[in-house]
Amino acid sequence: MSKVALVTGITGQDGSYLAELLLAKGYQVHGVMRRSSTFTTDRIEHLYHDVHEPGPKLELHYGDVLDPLGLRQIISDIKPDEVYNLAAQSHVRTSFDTPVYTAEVVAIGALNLLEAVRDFRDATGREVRVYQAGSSEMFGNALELPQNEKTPFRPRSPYACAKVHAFWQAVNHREAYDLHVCNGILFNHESPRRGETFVTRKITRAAARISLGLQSRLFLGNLEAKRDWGFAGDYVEAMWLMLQRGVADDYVVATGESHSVEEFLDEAFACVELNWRDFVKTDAKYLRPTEVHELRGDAGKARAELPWRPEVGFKKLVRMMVESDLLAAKKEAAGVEVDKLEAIAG
Ligand code: NAP
Ligand code: G4F
Repeated sequence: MSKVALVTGITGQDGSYLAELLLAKGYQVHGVMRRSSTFTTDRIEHLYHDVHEPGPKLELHYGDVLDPLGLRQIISDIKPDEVYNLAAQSHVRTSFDTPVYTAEVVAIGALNLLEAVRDFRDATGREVRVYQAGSSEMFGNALELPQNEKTPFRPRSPYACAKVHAFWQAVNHREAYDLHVCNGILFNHESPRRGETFVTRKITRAAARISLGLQSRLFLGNLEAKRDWGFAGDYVEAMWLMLQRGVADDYVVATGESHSVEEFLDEAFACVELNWRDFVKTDAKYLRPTEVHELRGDAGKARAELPWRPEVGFKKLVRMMVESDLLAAKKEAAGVEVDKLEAIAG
């Protein structure tokens, strides 16, 4: 019998890599997706199988972590062995504009899911293991560098405060109800599937488009902030490894290296042989009321116990993202040419 996994946030960056990993391991994968007026399944389109063919499958269910009854129905229908809670309003800057909504999705959403799993486990006696997507943003204005599992949380945004809430709800479900819940404390992880408004993808997409004449400027906020950037494909493996251990625990997942936004710009624009200083302008609207200046993780515990280590380093990650955005920009440029021809013909 193949294992059954439920993934919330399956249409997001991590959800798509995690679904790939679980399907490759023979899992039956179920994803929760929100109803939207437009398609949101671009990142997982390649994972659909013909329902008539045998083998591991991906099934999608409409739902929302703010709808506890819907979550309970999905869980009782599919009877998962593992649940991965990746759903979130995950943009830190946006959380300052939508603090209550962010807290509802990130904190109460996680609690809704934990309670649904607990009730299912109690009603059926089936063990369900839960992964809760924690974030290095929880360290915020941290007093120590690098940060590890013992570093106190000092969150600096509505998003980070909500993640801290979800973290402790997960710990409390483990201690109070003996639920098998792991918190991953993941540092920034990126990929060609990263949302276009996070700084890395914003930069690699702009470098590619500028090099093809599709864009002339790039507006950014704080260029001095430093982050520990890894590859999302490596990080979802750590999520899975956490749930394979007999004992539930919390783990930092990071590369151990931090780079500034400026260094990311250097590397990305070097890939297209341009100098970013000729194109980048600052716009105060991308600054945060409270900034997290530097995050760098110590993943020693994950390395020793899971065991896990990242495969993709900083330079390889940046190049991978720029190359993917160059392909997309070339397609866009070709489309622009067709549009121009149609306009002339029309
Ligand atoms: P992402 O690309 O922004 O994906 C977020 C996912 O959550 C999307 O599928 C989104 O659906 C879904 N979602 C949002 N609100 C929801 C709701 N109310 N109910 C159900 N689903 C909802 O984020 P990501 O980068 O994959 O990150 C995955 C998780 O890890 C998030 O919890 C994030 O906070 C956390 N995290 C990320 C990083 C990182 O560097 N990437 C680091 C640490 C922690 P739509 O497609 O409909 O918007
Ligand atoms: O790419 P960012 O928006 O990522 P941030 O805030 O670190 O959050 C990401 O990583 C967290 C893990 O630590 C996740 F929990 C969270 O869900 C998300 O995935 O910003 C990175 C840095 C910040 O210091 C920001 O101020 O880049 C700086 N930055 C400078 N200009 C910018 C911009 N960030 C964005 N998004 N857009 C800019 O124009």
